Amino acid sequence: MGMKKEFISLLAVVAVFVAGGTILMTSKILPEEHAQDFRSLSEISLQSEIRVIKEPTSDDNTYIYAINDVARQSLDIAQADERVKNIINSIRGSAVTMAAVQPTAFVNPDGKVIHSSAGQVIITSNWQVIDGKLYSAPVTFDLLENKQGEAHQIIWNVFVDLDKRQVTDIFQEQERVIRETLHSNVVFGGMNMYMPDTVIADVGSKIRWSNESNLQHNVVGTYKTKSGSEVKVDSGFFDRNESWEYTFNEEGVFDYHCTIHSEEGMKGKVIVAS
Ligand SMILES: [Cu+2]
Repeated sequence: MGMKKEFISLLAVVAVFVAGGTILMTSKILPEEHAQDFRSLSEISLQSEIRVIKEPTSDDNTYIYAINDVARQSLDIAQADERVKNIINSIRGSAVTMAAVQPTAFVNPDGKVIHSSAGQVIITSNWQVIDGKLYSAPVTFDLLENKQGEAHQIIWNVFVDLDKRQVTDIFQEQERVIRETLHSNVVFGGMNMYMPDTVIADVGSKIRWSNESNLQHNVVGTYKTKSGSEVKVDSGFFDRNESWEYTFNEEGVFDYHCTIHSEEGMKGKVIVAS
């Protein structure tokens, strides 16, 4: 758990910058400009402590987190909104990620937390289809060989006014789809998704992550083995047409994500079985 927190903190810092850019493009105002008493970075410290609100379970594949306690308020406001409730109802059964990525909160030297009123929650629905059927229960790589895989993703950006405690705008992005012919021991990365997202591999398998998109991605996570070790794995970033390999020599589970696209649910799992 300690290790996981470390990864999430890194992701939080990245998410702050990604989301900050989004707000900047949308409103042309940096969230920091709303904050009172904002002077310079030398006088304040950035507060980005991830709050995990819900972990995925076998019954409900929903992951909810906030980058800090202020951003967490955005989640409560968003989840009370009728339009957001309709979105959540419409994506039930898919892998849902709700990430409260704004506002950034700062702590000034006297300990006072300052932030803007502009909150943002990113809701992402991810689902995969293999040979025309919804892929929800993981199977072995052997069963996926030469089958047609599709990974789908829809993202909603929900903007929240923390002072008025209401949703101000919801922007739905165009659905993203990647299609690939699947191969044994290959995970495709593209359009902020991994495919297959969850898969069973034999002990001793060397698995290759292949980047098919124009963006950089990485594979970061913890390989928990049957013998009780927790191996921290970090591929580093790799570009389009590059790949990265890792050999799994023991039964266990490898949960991983891409640190820059985690708020869009770019995550995966390899179950290593004999
Ligand atoms: Cu990525």
